[in-house]
Amino acid sequence: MALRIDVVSIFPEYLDPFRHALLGKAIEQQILSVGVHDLRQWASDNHKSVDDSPYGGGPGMVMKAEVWGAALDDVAAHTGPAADKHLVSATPHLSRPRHDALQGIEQVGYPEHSQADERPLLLVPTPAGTPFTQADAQAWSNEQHIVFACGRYEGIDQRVFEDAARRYRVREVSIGDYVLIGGEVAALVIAEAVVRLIPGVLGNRQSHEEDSFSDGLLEGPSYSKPRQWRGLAVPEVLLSGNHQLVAQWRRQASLQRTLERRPDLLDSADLSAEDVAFLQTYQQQRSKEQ
Ligand code: 6GU
Repeated sequence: MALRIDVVSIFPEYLDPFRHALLGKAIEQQILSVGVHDLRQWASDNHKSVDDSPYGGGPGMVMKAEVWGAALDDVAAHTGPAADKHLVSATPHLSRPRHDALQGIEQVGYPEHSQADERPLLLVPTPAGTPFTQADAQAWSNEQHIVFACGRYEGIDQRVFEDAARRYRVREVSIGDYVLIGGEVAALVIAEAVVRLIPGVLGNRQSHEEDSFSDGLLEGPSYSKPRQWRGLAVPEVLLSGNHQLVAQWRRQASLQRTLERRPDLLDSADLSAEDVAFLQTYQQQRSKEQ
């Protein structure tokens, strides 16, 4: 069961990275299919205008309801200018079958989303949205049809999303507390986070089970050969061959990094009594040193 992603934007060429690397490979393996649509195809006036001045005044322009409404109708139904559009991979790879890729991978969706609701998911990237998280990426990797509505300027007429809720499940999402010029790059960010979690896209399933955020903690540092490089040594324990000690060191490095960089994550992380004890000792040491 492949994922279909449609993206509507006034800068379709901005979405070209979809054709490269992992996303391109997923397209080639037919795990993913992508349609990128130029919003102006749905503009009806002679100037192909897609925006107008805001009611109530103020700076900037608002993207027009009529244009977006027509575009989202067609994209949901695969009709009109949205019919039969497919990006092809920029770099054809040999599609090697992976016997291990699909084994033992659990499908996790949102429990509140019943199987009967077949409306596609409409994602609207906006700094005013709810924060996009790894849990969203995990849930959305089980979707069949995701549509991104990429706005520019000061946003899209809000009635577009009220109306779209009749044919889509609508989510306005933000990728962080900063402002981008438009939603295109955010759509790429979200798509990449989602697609890499589809079984068969990443080679090694452990490699995403151990990701930062998968267990609510940041991932610690990693090292490879040579043992010594520019006077810097690899931590001795990693060369010991003692798997239990290595696992303990990695856990502690992960706890330590999370405490230093993202202490907010520790409130909701799943910590053992041993983890809590380690963090206490580490914090005491740190406060003595200061
Ligand atoms: Cl999702 N879109 C835009 N336009 N700006 C953003 C964003 C999204 N997330 C943070 N800033």
